[in-house]
Amino acid sequence: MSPIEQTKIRLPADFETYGEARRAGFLRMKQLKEEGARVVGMFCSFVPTELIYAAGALPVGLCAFTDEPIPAAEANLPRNLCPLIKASYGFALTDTCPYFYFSDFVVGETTCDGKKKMFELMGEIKDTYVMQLPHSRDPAALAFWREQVLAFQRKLEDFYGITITEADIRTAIRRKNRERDVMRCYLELGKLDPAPMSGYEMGTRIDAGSFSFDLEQRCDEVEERTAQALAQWEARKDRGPSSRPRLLVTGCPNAGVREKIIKAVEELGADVVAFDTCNGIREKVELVDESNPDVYDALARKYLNINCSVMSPNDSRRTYIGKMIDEYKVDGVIEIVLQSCHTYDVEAFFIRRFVTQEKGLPYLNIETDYSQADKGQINTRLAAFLETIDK
Ligand code: BJ8
Repeated sequence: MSPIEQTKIRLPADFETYGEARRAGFLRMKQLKEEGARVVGMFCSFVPTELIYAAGALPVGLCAFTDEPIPAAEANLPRNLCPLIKASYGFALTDTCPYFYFSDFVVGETTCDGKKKMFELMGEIKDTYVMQLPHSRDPAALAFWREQVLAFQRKLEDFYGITITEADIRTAIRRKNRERDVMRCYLELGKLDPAPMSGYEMGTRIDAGSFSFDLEQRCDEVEERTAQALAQWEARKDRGPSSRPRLLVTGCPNAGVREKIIKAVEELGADVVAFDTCNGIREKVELVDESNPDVYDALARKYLNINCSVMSPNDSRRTYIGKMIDEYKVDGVIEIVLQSCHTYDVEAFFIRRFVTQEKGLPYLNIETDYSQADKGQINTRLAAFLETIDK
């Protein structure tokens, strides 16, 4: 790609940055708590949120994406730990995250070693319930995980003094499946050429939506934006495909580094069109099977299939990336690895080999944290990467 064409990302008038949406959500959450809402704080994609909804509670994600609370966290945690873990714990320790404060209790799962050990420290600050996530997908692991799903239901019932019925769970499954469908349709806009919106907007809107707390309203808003973007695209599609390189972003959660990587590469002239990430399509591709007569088996199967690198082996991630590369007509892949994230860092060996050798595309691996110290260096690497793309 040459010469590099620098642009400013155009954003719709109603666009809220992640920070703005997070702050606006504080007031909504305070009001909901005053009205008696039940709130369960959670880490991360493997938690069967359907059970939280079935308990009449609101799930709120507690994975943190800013470096402000990290120095405080480093008083108790090692410095060479993933920034997401340190920031999440730092918020709890300094009592500076209203979502943690308003959570009745916290639920996490044994994903990576850093997170699961951090939960032991977090448990000294607030009731932290940990689901034991197996790291394989064989029948024994599935049976064990099904038991963990049931145990989490009992935790919710005991904590709130309620009974969760199968009908409650089935209703929650339908609501969450609708949300997955709506988000998937929105993310699949990236298959269109030219890209109907920036990857920066696409990812931000998904993450920011988690602070609206009304599941149906969130779905309606995303559906509306999808329809609007589609109509705008239809009106200008005769201009033909774009000459801008189309990129797939994979790896660790990227909300904490979105400005310095995703926004930066789009301002350098590329379009991020596909996300194999937790705020992308990873959790949305597979629905909970509504026809399964065993509701716990249905939940256990769905969540065990999430292709996070904490699973071993995790070949399905490569299969899915390959499919996305074809369907989204991707020209290059950027993998984001948060500092000290061993599972993504090691799995990057397979992703790089798959992308470069089997798909014949350029691949860039960026290891980073939430600081701004490497912003200039990342920008230089992104610009050099775009030069290697033949488009
Ligand atoms: S389902 S990707 S959100 S674990 S915390 S593994 S970055 S060292 S966040 Fe993740 Fe759940 Fe998987 Fe998604 Fe690495 Fe950091 Fe661990 Fe992390």
